[in-house]
This record gives sequence, structure tokens and C-alpha cells, in this order.
Amino acid sequence: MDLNLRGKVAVVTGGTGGIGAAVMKALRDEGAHPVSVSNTEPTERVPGAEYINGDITDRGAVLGAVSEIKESMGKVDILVNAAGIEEYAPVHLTDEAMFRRVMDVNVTGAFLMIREVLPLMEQGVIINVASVQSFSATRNAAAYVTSKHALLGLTRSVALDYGPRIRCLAVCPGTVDTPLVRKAAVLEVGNSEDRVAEKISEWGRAHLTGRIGRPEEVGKVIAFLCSDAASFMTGSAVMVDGGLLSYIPISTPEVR
Ligand code: BMA
Repeated sequence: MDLNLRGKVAVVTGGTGGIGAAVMKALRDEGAHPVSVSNTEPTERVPGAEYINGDITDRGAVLGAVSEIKESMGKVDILVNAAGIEEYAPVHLTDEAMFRRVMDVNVTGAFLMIREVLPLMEQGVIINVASVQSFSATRNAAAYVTSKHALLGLTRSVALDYGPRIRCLAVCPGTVDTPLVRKAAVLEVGNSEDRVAEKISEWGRAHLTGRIGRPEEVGKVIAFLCSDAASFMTGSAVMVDGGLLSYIPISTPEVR
């Protein structure tokens, strides 16, 4: 399918790695001009893409990045909020600093980017990378789970307040092979390559695909959602979760 994103200016937060980097590539492959805003260096540069260094939790940095984009491109057609962090603790062990750090990147950063990009977006699409954890929860991730649930509210508010001019969707990945997930595996089992691989396959077996996702499998769905092929989609949450949320892990009597 030719998604025909030629000439579209696409801003991607966290475009330097993980799902964000895959989104940059998928959008570029469909002809868009991707611009990353991130405070980390790209692991791999997408040819033709631009990289602006900026911390999305800092209003001044967001204003700076957006005015740079305004000056060089004059408009924004697509915004993908892909920047995200996860830290691990149940509520009673989550101090305010941790809670604020996670909410700041995952929610406030997305909010600030949307607010500042809106004046440059006459018509367009905004995608918030949420999670299966927008509907459900893993243990020991209170701040992250809260932040990913919040992104659904932000998504619906934007879809409602700026539709039909702007479509806004949440994309909810399951476990995807990103630095965030690799880091979680190391925190659980340590640095041993074998044990990390075993942990990742264990997580993979929890998905109906029998494996975790690849970043490009999320990137391509996002490119589709940004295109006119998805023109009747807005306000909703799109699962890209390998079936992780489609079943209940409770046994039933077997019929033979
Ligand atoms: C994501 C992250 C991953 C996790 C996945 C499925 O949002 O939290 O670390 O594997 O959800 O729970």
C-alpha cells in the first residue's frame, strides 16, 4: 500500500531509539520528512531525517524545538509522541521524584509537544504511543501504569477538541524489543546474555504471537494511522500487542 505521506512534516519525540526510531524510518519510507525531538543521541540516523536535541519535559526546550521546526519547515502535519521511560516500584516505594520523572516524560512531555505544535498544524494526525498498560497493569510499575492510562485521556481530549481538523489516536504496544524492555530484563535477571534471552522468550510466550514485537511492527502501524488510509480513525486506542490483552490467564476445564 502506498500511504502517500510525501511532503508531510512529521515530528517524532524520542525518535532516537526504540519505537520512536522505527516510526522515523517507517514515516521516511512513506515519503514523509521526519524530525526527532529528543534529549538522547540517535543510535542510528535515518537518512534524510533531522534530529533536534531537546528535553520535552522542559517548556523552554519544547518552544525552542518547535520554533526551529517552524522556521525550517513552516508547518507540522504529523506528531508522534513516542518518548517514554519506565521505572519500577509499587506505590509505597515510589517517591515523588520517581513519580514526577515518569509522569513528566510520558505525559507532560506529550502534552507540551501537542500544545506547542497545534498552532503549526492546520490539519493533521497526532499519535500518542501508549501501552497495553493503558488498560491493564504489571506489578511494580505504578508510575508508568498511571502515565500510560493518562495518555488515553489526553488522546481523547485532543481528538474531541480539535476534530475533525486533527485526528488523534493512542497506539498500545505489547512487549516490543526496545532498550526500555531490554533494560527491564537486565533489572530482573542481571547482565547474563543467556538469562536475558530466556526472559525475553518467556515474555514472548505470553503473547499469542509466541514472541515479543519488533519496533518496526509498531512503526508501520503508526505510519498507516498517520495516512489518509486511516481517515475514519480518531479518539481510539489501537492495540499492537501480539494478542497479549486478548486472553485471561485463568485455566478452564479441558474438553477432550
Ligand atoms: C510496556 C512496557 C514493557 C512491557 C509491556 C507489556 O508498556 O511496560 O516493559 O513488557 O508493556 O506489559
